[in-house]
Amino acid sequence: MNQQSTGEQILKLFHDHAGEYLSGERISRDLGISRTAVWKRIEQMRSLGYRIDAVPSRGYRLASTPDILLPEEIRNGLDIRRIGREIIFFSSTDSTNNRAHELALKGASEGTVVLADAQTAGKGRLGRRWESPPGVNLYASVVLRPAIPPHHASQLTFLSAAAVARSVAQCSGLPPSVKWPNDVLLRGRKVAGLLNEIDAETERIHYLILGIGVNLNMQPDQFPPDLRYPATSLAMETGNKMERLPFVRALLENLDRLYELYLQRGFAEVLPAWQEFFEMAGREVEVDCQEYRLRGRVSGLDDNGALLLKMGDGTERRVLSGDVRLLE
Ligand code: BT5
Repeated sequence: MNQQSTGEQILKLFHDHAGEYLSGERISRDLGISRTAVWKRIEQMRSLGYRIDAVPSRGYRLASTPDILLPEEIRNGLDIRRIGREIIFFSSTDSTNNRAHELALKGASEGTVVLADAQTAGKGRLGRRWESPPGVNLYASVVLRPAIPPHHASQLTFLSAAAVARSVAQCSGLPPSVKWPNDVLLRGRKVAGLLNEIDAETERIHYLILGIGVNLNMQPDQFPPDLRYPATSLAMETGNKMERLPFVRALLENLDRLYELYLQRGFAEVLPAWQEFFEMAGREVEVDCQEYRLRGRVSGLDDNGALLLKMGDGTERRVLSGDVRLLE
């Protein structure tokens, strides 16, 4: 932790003096550490992929930054009020949602973001697995503490799906769609999944974790063979590598904007941001609700985001959760 913060401090110095050489003496003075310690940190940063030029009479200069998700890189100039005030990065962890739970229980403030380069036990919904190889994707969990009752928690799923869809559109230039309630698709294939978890009592939420997985640079051979639904990545769809840093910055800013809107004006203002990407209205679908299946035509959403289905007999059913499959 300490090491990372010294590394972060050096990075901040480089950012504050972009393109300039900084002498080892200057860095050691500013950070209050020895010249040897500076040299060791510079070597560590190089091993992470930073290119740092060293000229004996002038010092060190940051020449290029690798595509890794270090908090200092993400926070540099980030335009947010809450989401991303605190960012914690793991090169590998079982699940960022698990880390976020632990931090929330210890009192982590609202807007704390946990990121990982890789997950060894990434979680999908209902005990499913989320494939999370290193170096290619985004795995993030955000701690929120909204003063809402537990039955409103699903509203935040729509909020995070809208934020992900906006970020995908901005960064790929392609038009994403959302699948009710929590997937983001590109050309009909799943590019992102959301897993929101809450800690609550009957009347109120203690905290909520928004878990977000986005396939940025994953390649076809990295997907599990038994996918429930066709999947893709931004790189597979655009044909170009997607830098992770600009994507995560766009995502945090979009989440932050929508969350401010939610807190100030309520869910009714946020739902339209999600509906912009919703292409299932009027389509014939099958919904797998675990114990039973429903087949009907999507007639819309209610104020809380429940799916409204027009059944064959003309009645309307309200579905709170389930897996939707398009039939036409
Ligand atoms: C989801 O579940 O879509 C929720 C995924 C949430 C992942 C994030 S990553 C950060 C945070 N930390 C976590 O531990 N989780 C969250 P579900 O709708 O149940 O979809 C899971 C199914 O998608 C699996 O059973 C596979 O069939 C398929 N799948 C697995 N990995 C995938 C991937 N990387 N991309 C697309 N589909 C995948």
